Amino acid sequence: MKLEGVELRRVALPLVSPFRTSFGVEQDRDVLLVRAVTDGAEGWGECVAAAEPRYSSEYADGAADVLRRFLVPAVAGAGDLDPEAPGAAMAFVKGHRMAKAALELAVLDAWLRARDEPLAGHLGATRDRVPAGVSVGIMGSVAELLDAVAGYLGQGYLRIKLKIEPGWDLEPVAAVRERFGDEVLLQVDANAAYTVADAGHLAGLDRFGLLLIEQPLAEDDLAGHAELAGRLATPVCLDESITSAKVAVDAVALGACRIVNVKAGRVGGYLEARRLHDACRERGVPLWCGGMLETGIGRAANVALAALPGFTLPGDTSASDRYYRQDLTPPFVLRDGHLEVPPGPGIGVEPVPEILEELTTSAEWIPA
Ligand code: NPG
Repeated sequence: MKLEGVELRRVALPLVSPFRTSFGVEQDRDVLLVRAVTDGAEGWGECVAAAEPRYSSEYADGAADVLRRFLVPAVAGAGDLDPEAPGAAMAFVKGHRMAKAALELAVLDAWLRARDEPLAGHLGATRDRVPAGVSVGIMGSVAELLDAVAGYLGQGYLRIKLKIEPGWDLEPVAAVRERFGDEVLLQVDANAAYTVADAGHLAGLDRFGLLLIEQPLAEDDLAGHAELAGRLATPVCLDESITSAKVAVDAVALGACRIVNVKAGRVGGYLEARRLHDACRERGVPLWCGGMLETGIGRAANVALAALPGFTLPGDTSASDRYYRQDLTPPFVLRDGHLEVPPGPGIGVEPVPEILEELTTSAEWIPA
């Protein structure tokens, strides 16, 4: 299979409500989509880099630039493509994992469609639906938060994740526990907002029986996470710090985390995410699938990944209507607290042409 060209397409989707984290507020998602056209079939990928480099160093315009100038030409020059070929061809470029992941997925989707094979099966999925959790942003008041959580629990979400930051941590968690009880699967995510000096304060979360605390400290602070983990009963989970399967294995060995959030974009692609899965599963490390406010394109691939057997905790794989009034693809719907893994070939979904046109802000064709 040969690459004939790649389309980089930007789409803008308003979020149903602003999503606030310790690193900023998202009102709209400015998404970079990658469409790979090959002599066999076409495939789609979604780049999870946000418009601004607040969560990580990558951002959408930077991803488009590195794709245009380096990654697409490298994959186009690789000749006959199989699933591993794009990763090998792009390896000379340092970093830019989210951009690489998007192009790798688009090519993989095309390759799988040409073979009539679903992504989930290719990755080694063992389930046809995945349990859905929901990530709840920082709110203006505890009352507002309780209303939001009540709404999500009412819809059937099986796990709640609360975003926290200094000044919004013990009180909202206590309020959610008090109102909804100890049975609710509950976890928190700090997005690197604390330092080791906050260990005593964060130990105050131990009394709430949380599943985990996610990324309390800076991305590059594995030693700090190991120290903190020794001072908390709540298991530490890492997100931003985990940039590859090797880093995940090292982080666990160092005692920096006991649980790993898997995001294919953050580790450079779904194939590296599968390697991470295999290594962690072998070591008995629980995994769950993170989310980056994906449209149906990225969500489809995430749901396929989350159906692998090592994903033993519910992920940030919510239904389309948690994010968007109008998704790019037919919407993912919550059924009995689960999302169905698309059964079709490749990622199993495609953008609805009229919706895609309506939401597109720019498109650029890069011939191979
Ligand atoms: O459900 O897709 C989702 C959002 C889950 O909280 C979530 N994502 O820090 O993991 C995160 C956060 C995020 C969102 C990060 C957007 C980066 C961009």
